[in-house]
Amino acid sequence: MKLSKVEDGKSPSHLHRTLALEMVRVTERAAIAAAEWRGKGNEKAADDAAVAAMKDELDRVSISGRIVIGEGEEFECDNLFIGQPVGAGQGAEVDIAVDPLEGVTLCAKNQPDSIVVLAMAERGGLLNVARNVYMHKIAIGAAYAPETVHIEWSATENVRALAKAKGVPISEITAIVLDRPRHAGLLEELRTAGVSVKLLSDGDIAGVIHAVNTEDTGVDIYLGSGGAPEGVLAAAALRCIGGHMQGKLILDTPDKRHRAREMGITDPNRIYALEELAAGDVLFSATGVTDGSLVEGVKLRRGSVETSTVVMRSWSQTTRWIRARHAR
Ligand code: VTB
Ligand code: MG
Ligand code: MG
Repeated sequence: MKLSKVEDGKSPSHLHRTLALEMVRVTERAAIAAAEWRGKGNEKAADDAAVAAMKDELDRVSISGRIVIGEGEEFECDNLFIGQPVGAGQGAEVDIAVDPLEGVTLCAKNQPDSIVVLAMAERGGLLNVARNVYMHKIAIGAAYAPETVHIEWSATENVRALAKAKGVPISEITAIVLDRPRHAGLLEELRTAGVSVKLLSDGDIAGVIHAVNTEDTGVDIYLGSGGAPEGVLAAAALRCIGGHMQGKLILDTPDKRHRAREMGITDPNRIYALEELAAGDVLFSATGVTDGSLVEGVKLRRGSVETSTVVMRSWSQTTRWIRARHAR
């Protein structure tokens, strides 16, 4: 069998492939740190532990990195704030988006699906969004034409079009949606259409990924709104594994619109295609904190700690699942 893409050293600009393994180290470290706080009911302590470990490990990597999606603004957090330089320097100039503990509540309650997430791109590759901004998102698998669904259509129109493209009745379509009061109308519409809905309590990065991995998950479409940072991180993953996604920022206050303008967003109503959320060569790494549907959680063993990570690279379209045993 021939591989479609093999590193030849001659192809145009892309992130160096060794960075993929470096990012695995970063998300592993943060996951191990957060795992100590599983089930302790202390979201802040869990988040802080993940942030500190992630920053520390990032600073060991030979990159000139810059956080473009982080924990918040410089004045509101000590580490991994938007604009913070990271890395040991003397390396590629890269942009980094992080969610050091996606699903903090899940971690604090020791429930499934809390993960550490990081994406990296060449300078300017990731849409810059503030931590407090939400995004309307829609995602479907690569088996469909991208124009099968549209973020501006109603949920009914989208699931109808999807069912037609798939050649099944609407009752055989499964949508994944964050379980939030703001989605009451959407849920009602999906129920009326007869769609099976998988409700997520948290964690819509994994939710979007599940929507494109239909064969493994049985999920056909992601619908609804969630964090904008999580939207860009999910887009980075989709650039590596395939699938279609559109995003639209919810800039519903003058403050958010102002901050977005500062970050280069001139049209607040723009609909972003996948390649506009995450452009060029991107890497994505996620390590499980609690056991989950994407990766397993951190396992504490006598004398060692085991981590499970999924790491992806868009240039080569490679996905690796890395189980690592660390001494402790
Ligand atoms: C999502 C999800 C997160 O927040 O983006 C969601 O991925 C956004 O909605 O895990 P809410 O602010 O209403 O929760 C989380 O659930 C928590 O950060
Ligand atoms: Mg977070
Ligand atoms: Mg999050």
